[in-house]
Amino acid sequence: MKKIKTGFHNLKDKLSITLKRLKTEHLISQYMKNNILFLTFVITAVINSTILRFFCMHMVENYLSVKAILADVTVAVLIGSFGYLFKPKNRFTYLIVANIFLTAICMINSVYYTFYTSFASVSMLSLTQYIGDVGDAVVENVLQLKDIVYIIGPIALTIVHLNLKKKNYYKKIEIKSERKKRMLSTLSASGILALIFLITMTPLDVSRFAKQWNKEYIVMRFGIYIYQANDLITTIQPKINSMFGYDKAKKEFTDYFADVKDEAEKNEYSNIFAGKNVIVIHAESMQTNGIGLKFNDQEVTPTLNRLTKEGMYFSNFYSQVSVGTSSDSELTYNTSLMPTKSGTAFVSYYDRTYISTPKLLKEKGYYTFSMHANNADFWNRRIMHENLGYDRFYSKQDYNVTKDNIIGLGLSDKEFFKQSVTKLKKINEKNENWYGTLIMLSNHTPFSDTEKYGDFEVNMKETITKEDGTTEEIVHPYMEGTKLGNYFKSYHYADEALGEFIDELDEAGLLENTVLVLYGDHDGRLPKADYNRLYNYDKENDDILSDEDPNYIKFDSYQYELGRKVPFLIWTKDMAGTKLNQEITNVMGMYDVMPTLGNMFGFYNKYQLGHDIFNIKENNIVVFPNGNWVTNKVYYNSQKEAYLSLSDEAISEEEIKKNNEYANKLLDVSDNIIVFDLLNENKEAMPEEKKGV
Ligand code: GP9
Ligand code: MN
Repeated sequence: MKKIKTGFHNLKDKLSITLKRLKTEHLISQYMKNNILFLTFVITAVINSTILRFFCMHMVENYLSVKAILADVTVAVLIGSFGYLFKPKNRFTYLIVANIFLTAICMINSVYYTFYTSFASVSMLSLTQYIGDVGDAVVENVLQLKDIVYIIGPIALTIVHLNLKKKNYYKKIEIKSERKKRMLSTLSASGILALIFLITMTPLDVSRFAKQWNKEYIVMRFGIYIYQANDLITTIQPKINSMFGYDKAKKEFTDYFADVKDEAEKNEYSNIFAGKNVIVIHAESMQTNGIGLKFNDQEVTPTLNRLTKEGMYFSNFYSQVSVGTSSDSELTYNTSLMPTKSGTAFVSYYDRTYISTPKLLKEKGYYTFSMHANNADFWNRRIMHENLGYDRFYSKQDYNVTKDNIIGLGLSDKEFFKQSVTKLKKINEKNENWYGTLIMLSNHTPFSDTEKYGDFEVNMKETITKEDGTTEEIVHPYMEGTKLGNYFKSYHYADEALGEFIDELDEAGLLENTVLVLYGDHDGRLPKADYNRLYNYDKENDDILSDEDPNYIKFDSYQYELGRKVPFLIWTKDMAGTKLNQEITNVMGMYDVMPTLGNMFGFYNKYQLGHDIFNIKENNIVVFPNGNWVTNKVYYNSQKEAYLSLSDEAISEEEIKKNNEYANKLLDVSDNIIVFDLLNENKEAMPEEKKGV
């Protein structure tokens, strides 16, 4: 009896499972039947976006990226949901318009990518020259099947619609009152999908999304539709920012510069380099802490060590970057302005007027150029370098980049420099005076291409003498396997590339009338814990010393922040032993470079925010974009409202208050200059309502 009962129960369970499955299957097939047009819309939108990724980013994990597909589905469901507000017979019109719009996004980006190996931006549409370029590109490109394949989307949707119409489908599928309900449930579904997508986002995704410049990454993770929407918002935001407050901004600007002492005064370095050619090295992620550092008696940076000894070395120099990292340091180096408070100047304010070093040297007859073997659209350099006054930007397309000569993000520094020397020779033959910025790339986070950096060990070797008199070498792992350790390997490689470059320049006779200027663009963004290991290594236990150990060196957040210092140096072949061969220890920021070099080369920018270090000397203050600042005496952290004393001198509250006010004013004025385009002389002539950019 019991057996029969259990058997009956099992049968009942199985039956109910089958019934449930059948019910679900029925529901799904019912849903599909009732939503054929909507589903076709979603599927075609996702397929088009996937095809685009397939053509542009050939790796399977890029074009079949689950995250991107999820993002595309979310967007398509969201847009498609509003279709339910329309009567079934009109729904097709809505969906086909939306579909054509999404298809156009894919097509434009497909064409654009072929030409610029990057994705399109709405902001560029305001540049007439760009429109011309793309117009030509479209015409030349029109025969490429890969750019028109996307029309399968609208075609498929139309075919499905005509078929459904023929079958009288629209009359059958729903009654009026259901429309709103269906729209809301589809909208909720897109909300749930969006939530799942948000949960899967990593901090790197968030940061890259906010910065917007690494377009390939955004398209790979967020799909083309979200990329384009984000791009639209970043384009509009600066316009909104600059719509209100022009008069106040202009007044603050005028008052600020009325108070600032005209610094075009002479000192012993005035015009010392007038008429010399210039090579500026933008040294990716080079930090001061590598200079002089050794592992097992091997120098991390032999080239920099030599240059700092022979040249003029500014050993307390700080980069002043915000989220725009490399591009921010280029901005501040070239214009003596600070990065913007929101967005980045290079991406959001590329159309403002800037007074820059290349522009001022051009007025002196220099040919100006920049070289960077990466995609020209990275950080919007294609546009911004022209705006900053470079006559020519040599980018990836001007270099021979093969899969064998790549390190990290792109062409290896050694190969970049080698190929650049050939270009420099030609430039030198054609031009009396020239000024060029060379942007390095290999020493870039995450420093993981270790097998390509060459042999440089960051372990700790120790030779011990045993009781019997024989010796043995013990190897402690020390920094091997840490991110900081890998950074030093990468730094060593970049330094070696720099050394080879200088030798090649010398061989080509290009150093005779040339000043070499080098700045580290920002720190390597390395973990604090790794620095603790570097400075407090306990080799006996392969661990970190306890803070009670007499050899323990304190490395807290202050040391970390101050340790983000980068090298700045000026070097010529014949400088060693002259009055220029010296170390400058006064604190100096990236914004002080333009005024300092200006004095040496004989140009002057009235609207510079920094100072000639040889005028301001020990009274200098370096302001950071987050409101922190540092002087020779004190480092102030504005978030913590706390400071670290750097000298024996007492620090008064008054002094802190005064410097805080100065820092805030400077940041406001700098931001206003960029946002309200205050250096644009034509602005004054504009009617009041048009002054907002
Ligand atoms: C990109 C390179 C790196 O071309 O300059 O930029 P970053 O990530 O350092 O800002
Ligand atoms: Mn950088």
